[in-house]
Amino acid sequence: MSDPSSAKLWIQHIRRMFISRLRFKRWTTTFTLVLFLLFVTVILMSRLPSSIDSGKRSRHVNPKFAVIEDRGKEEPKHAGLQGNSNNNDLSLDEPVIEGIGVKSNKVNSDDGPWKGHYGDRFAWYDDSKLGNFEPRDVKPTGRPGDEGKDFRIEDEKDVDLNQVQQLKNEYGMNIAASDRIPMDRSIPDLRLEECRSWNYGEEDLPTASVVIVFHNEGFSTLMRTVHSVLLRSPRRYLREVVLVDDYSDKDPLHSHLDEYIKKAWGQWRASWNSTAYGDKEGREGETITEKSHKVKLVRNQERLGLINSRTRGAKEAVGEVVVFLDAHCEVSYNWLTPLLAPIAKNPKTLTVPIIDGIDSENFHYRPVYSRADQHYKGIWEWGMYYKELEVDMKEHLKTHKVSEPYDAPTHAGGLFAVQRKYFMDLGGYDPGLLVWGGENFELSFKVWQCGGRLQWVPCSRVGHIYRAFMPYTFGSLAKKRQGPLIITNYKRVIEVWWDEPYKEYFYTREPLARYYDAGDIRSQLAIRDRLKCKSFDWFMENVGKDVYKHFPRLPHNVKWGEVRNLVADQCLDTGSSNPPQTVHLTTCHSQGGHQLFRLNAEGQLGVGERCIEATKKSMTLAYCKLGTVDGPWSYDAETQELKNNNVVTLCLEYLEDSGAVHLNTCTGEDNQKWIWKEIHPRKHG
Ligand SMILES: [Mn+2]
Repeated sequence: MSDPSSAKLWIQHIRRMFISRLRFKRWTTTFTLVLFLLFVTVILMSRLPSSIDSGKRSRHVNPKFAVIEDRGKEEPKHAGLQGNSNNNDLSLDEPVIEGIGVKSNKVNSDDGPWKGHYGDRFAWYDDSKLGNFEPRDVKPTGRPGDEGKDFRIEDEKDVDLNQVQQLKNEYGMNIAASDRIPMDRSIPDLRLEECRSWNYGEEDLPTASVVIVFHNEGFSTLMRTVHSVLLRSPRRYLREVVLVDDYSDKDPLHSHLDEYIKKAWGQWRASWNSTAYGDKEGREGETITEKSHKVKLVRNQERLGLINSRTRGAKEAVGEVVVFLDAHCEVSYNWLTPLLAPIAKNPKTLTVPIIDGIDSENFHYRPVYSRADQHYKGIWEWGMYYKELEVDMKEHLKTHKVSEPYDAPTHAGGLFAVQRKYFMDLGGYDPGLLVWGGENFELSFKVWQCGGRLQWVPCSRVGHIYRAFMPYTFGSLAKKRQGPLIITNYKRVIEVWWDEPYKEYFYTREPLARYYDAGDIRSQLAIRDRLKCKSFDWFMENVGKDVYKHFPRLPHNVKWGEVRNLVADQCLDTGSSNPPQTVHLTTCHSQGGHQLFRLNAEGQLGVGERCIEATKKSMTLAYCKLGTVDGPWSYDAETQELKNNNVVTLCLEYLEDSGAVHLNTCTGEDNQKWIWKEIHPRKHG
């Protein structure tokens, strides 16, 4: 190593070796890289087209099947259910694309405004600036009811309190107070902060007709509903407001209404050029003084009821989407576009806004739900009472921003948006449903089972006045059918859309319904058949699974009917359906209602949707523990004892002295004997 030349050679040798090695290495690297890129290209070619133009396709071609959101659970994929080709669910595609350093949103920037992880060309999230339809106007303050504050008319000076009360009795809400609140009052923006960062695809959104059915509605609350829609909907997408008068007989709803419409908005116009409507970007709503020519009034020549009036409204409408609203609402800021975007993406989607509450006494606008970041979804108990269930937010947040739309089995019914053509293809509402009740279920089951989906949209909020009571009757419509109207509507719905064993759960919970006349359902079954709708089993498995969390499958009744005490010769009666109530004995009336008891195979004793509890002091109507269908009760047909096996076995006893019903040690005496009798409503010819 002391020889400098040999050292030089050595160095040269090493260098050469290193270089050739490097060359070799570079060659293999290049080769690997080329192979890798080839591989990547193949993958990209096979995957990208479907994800990029998925939106377009689903807009122009009705997707054949509902897409059930893959939320990372091992839910069985059903034949015909496509995993991602029609889906916006980026989470399915992203890992592959991200792994090779190509962002999905950069691949083809001409295709649409893809701005990040959340969203697609119909709706995308970008918190660097205000969303493209966010209101930029100043919200008025200081007038009665502004900012959604309560307005206490009794504190005003020139008020005839008798008249105020009279109007309250007439309308079920404080119309005198409403009359003094400006039509364009401001309301609080109760949306999630995120909602202000959502953008909606301006070229893709459909036009909407807002359909409002009314019957003897308060004039100012009805008009404020219409004004709020015109003020807070982008004019380019609001095609019209269709008012359907369901045969009102109250004065102001006749010539006064005609005049008001003409004066406020001018004659409705059939011609439509969206760009001619104000702001060329179509973002802003109307001003309060503007004549938009967008309000159309149609009147029924006889009472049709809410359900059939809505169908009429949809037929009269000309917009691509119909949005149904109650006649006493105030829509919130940027409420419309979030409802339209999911429909633009998949025309078989029915979208539902989140409901805020407006006080019927003072019109205070406030949230119904205590937390904006906890979502709810509509479900039912087996007697078809509408219920809501908390959405599993952990699960939701795995794949969605908190403000994104989410699937729900059903909804409350009053407010929703649906593509008009799709609604009509589904046959609208079942025309055999009378007046009110069950139509929300009918449409929800129909949509889900026949290939569509139903989503609740957190960024769309609509205030709704919850009335103190319903100020009108069903009138002659109630006479059209035997049995209580609402329950017969329910029966119709479950007879069409449910299968066994689910139908049986309904009849278990509502035993009298078995005897009611649901009318002819053949045309509805034909729709189910024609549209090749899926089974109710499929629905429960894929959409309604969570229902069981609160309302498990019902064990059959071992006994049901009225329960008569042998000594008293009177029947158990809860007196009311609102717990807590002391159960007492009264004359047996064989009408069901508060005397219709049910004992199921697992020992739960119930009346309506409630449960019966008892102690040594009393027997009470209580809330059932959610998620349970069992209980401590049993009936011994031989001894006629109604037993409670909670800790020790006790018998239900009637105390002649006090008239009380309570538990006591079993004695075998007659005052502990109970006779069940099923009630069968008389059938009329
Ligand atoms: Mn209502």
